[in-house]
Amino acid sequence: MKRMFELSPMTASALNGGGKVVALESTVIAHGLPEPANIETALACETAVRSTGAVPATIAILGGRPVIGMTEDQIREVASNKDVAKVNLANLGSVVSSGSWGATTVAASLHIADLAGIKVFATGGIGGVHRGAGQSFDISSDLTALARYPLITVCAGAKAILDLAKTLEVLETCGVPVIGYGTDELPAFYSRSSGLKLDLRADSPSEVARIALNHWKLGLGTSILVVAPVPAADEIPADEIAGFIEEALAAASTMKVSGKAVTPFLLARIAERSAGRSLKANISLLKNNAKIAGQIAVEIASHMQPAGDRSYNSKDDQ
Ligand code: PSU
Ligand code: MN
Repeated sequence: MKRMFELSPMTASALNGGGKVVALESTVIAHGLPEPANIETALACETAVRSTGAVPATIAILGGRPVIGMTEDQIREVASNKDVAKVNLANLGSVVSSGSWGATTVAASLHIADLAGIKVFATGGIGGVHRGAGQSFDISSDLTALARYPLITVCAGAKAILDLAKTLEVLETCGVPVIGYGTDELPAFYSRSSGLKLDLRADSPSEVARIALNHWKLGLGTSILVVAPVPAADEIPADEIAGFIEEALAAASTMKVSGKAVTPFLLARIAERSAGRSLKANISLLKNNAKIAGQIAVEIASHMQPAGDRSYNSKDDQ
């Protein structure tokens, strides 16, 4: 059967050479950030990954074909084309069938990255349990994907528009370890602190790698979620951002925004009301996460067998 995805030559050679690859998503480019910040940030995240010695592989669906490792021109196209679907696990097959364009969420990016054997992925904030989920049942398929695919996912926590405590509960139910990166609490995306304590903490890429490798060697097949706080200079303290979030949630409810449109609507509204401060924090944390993911990918690759067999434990076990 013909392979269902396309690997860029750089990604393919990095995977064959031991796997120093960081997968990056594209929904944040097409639906999460305004132009031209989206293009600049996507390219800056790739640069941040390269600065660590790892290879960035941004993922999207181009004319029905999942591509891992987009060119700069392809990134520009996804960033500026208004006709790009937001792709999660439920519509990936249909977007491929119709030959259309799609930006991949955390969920779809994890799935496609796993098809290629990539072990590390970076994003801004994962999707999770929406506030009021008791009524709406709106829970992101990002959580399903984290429960299903064995990658290290680096993020700044779940997006602050969500119910963070419930999101943490579901992650635990799914068996996804949540590791504070240099912190003892769950970061809240725009803010460094949420008040929610974490059981697990790591202060270096090698500590993350050790936990991940043991997790997978034990046969546990989920993602490892590494949560890194937004850099201090760009954070918006929780009590300052809370008002903007409440206002955006109220507007979404009045305007009856639902389904996949909820997250992009809220992010855009908060950026507008905070006079761009939330945008600055979002860009800063995306670059920070990409860099940490690169450092972790370099560490993980040092434990893997080059070429062919990319099983995580083969080198250590010989
Ligand atoms: N993080 C950001 N901006 C975003 C997203 C994450 O900083 O736009 C995207 C991610 O692609 C994530 C998606 O997977 O939002 C979640 O959407 P939903 O809640 O509809 O599942
Ligand atoms: Mn949703």
